[in-house]
Amino acid sequence: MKSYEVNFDGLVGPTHNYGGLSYGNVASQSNSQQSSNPKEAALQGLAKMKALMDMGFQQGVLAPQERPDVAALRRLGFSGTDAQVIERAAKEAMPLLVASCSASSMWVANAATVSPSADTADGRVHFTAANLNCKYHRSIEHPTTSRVLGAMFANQQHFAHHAALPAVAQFGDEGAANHTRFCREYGEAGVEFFVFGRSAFDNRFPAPQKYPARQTLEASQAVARLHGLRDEGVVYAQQNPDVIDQGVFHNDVIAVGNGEVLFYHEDAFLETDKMLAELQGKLAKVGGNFQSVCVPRSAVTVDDAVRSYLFNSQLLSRPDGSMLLIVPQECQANERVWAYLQSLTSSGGLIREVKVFDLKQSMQNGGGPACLRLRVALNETELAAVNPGVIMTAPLYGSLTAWVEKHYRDRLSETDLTDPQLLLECRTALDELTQILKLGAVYPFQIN
Ligand code: SUG
Repeated sequence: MKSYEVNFDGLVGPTHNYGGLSYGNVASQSNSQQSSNPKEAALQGLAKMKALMDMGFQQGVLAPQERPDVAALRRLGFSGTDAQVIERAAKEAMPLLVASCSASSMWVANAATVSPSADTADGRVHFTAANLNCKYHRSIEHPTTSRVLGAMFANQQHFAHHAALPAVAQFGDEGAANHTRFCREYGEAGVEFFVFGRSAFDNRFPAPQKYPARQTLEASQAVARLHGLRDEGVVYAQQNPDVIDQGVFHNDVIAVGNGEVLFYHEDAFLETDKMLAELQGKLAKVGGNFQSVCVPRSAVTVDDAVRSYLFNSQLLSRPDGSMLLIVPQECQANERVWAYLQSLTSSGGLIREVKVFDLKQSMQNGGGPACLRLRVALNETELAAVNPGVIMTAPLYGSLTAWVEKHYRDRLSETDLTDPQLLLECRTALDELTQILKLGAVYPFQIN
């Protein structure tokens, strides 16, 4: 049976703004308070989805969330009408209003961890929504994420959904941003690679000194258990704490894998040789031939990687078995990174082509091409069981573009977030979106 890697991209929400909310994420911190352009952000994301679809890849779309999250503000003690809640939060606790307005659900690599059916004990595709509890503005995403994923992958015969892990730092879980899967074919059993930043219960693992390590070993292990993965099909590795302290807040900022290939920076991991040997050995047991491409620090520094998002690229398999790398334009702007990419594609290796995309609006908050997509490996039968409303087609691209043009502002600054009209605009837009994507009622304003 045919199988595919389907990329579900997060649609940027109407409140996309630069709130400076993510300590440890260099771009988020350095662009704090700049005004944003939500319309441009959404159109840039849609252009990437359309381009991948046109290249013949399976592409889907994941809906944004209701923001400002008035219900979250109510849980923090703000009361009255929705407009009064916003007004009071603006007056008394602006940082909380900013957090409740974040469009951060666009980075759907953090929405969930997904295990394909070929890896799981019950033969279903498993999803665990990420609790994202390192940052308040992200910790409020998972209830709606679960509802949206449930509406997209609604068939219980093929899809199993798990609630987010307990909402404490010891089970900090950032979803697929710290998870990669290696396999020969997407429909065959593979090796799931979980990368953690620290251990919550075992102090033998070093932790970063400056910035938080968002993913714990214990969270990764819990996800592997929930999904029914075999020990032989799992490898755990620790991210190098020094690179977290240099702004590598997720592993997908310093490594990306696809098929049998891991593309990574020399400084990405601890105990790299042991990890590579384990990946090689376990993949061989399921018939795969593990390959790695290490980018040396002499060619690209960690700082170059963080600024250019070289590794936050999408590594895609083409029908002839070669691979294509989708990179943000910041890679082209960095001389060393661009020179490295030229040498990589001309070296005769598996990665033959690089395609550049303008994702500046998202990049300025630390979200590159890979952050914007959630990969779901599906066989033909499972793909047919996905809600067809969320699969990208030329007409859907047309409808979503028109929808963005109609509802989105082209400028948003911090003071605009205090405008209660923004909530109404967002709800009107999302109500229409759930009809376009055939999701049913998934947002708090639709179900309460
Ligand atoms: O969690 N930025 C996101 C970026 C997530 C990128 N995702 C992956 N690497 N997979 C984060 O730090 C910034 C929001 C702000 O500052 O307004 C933010 O949440």
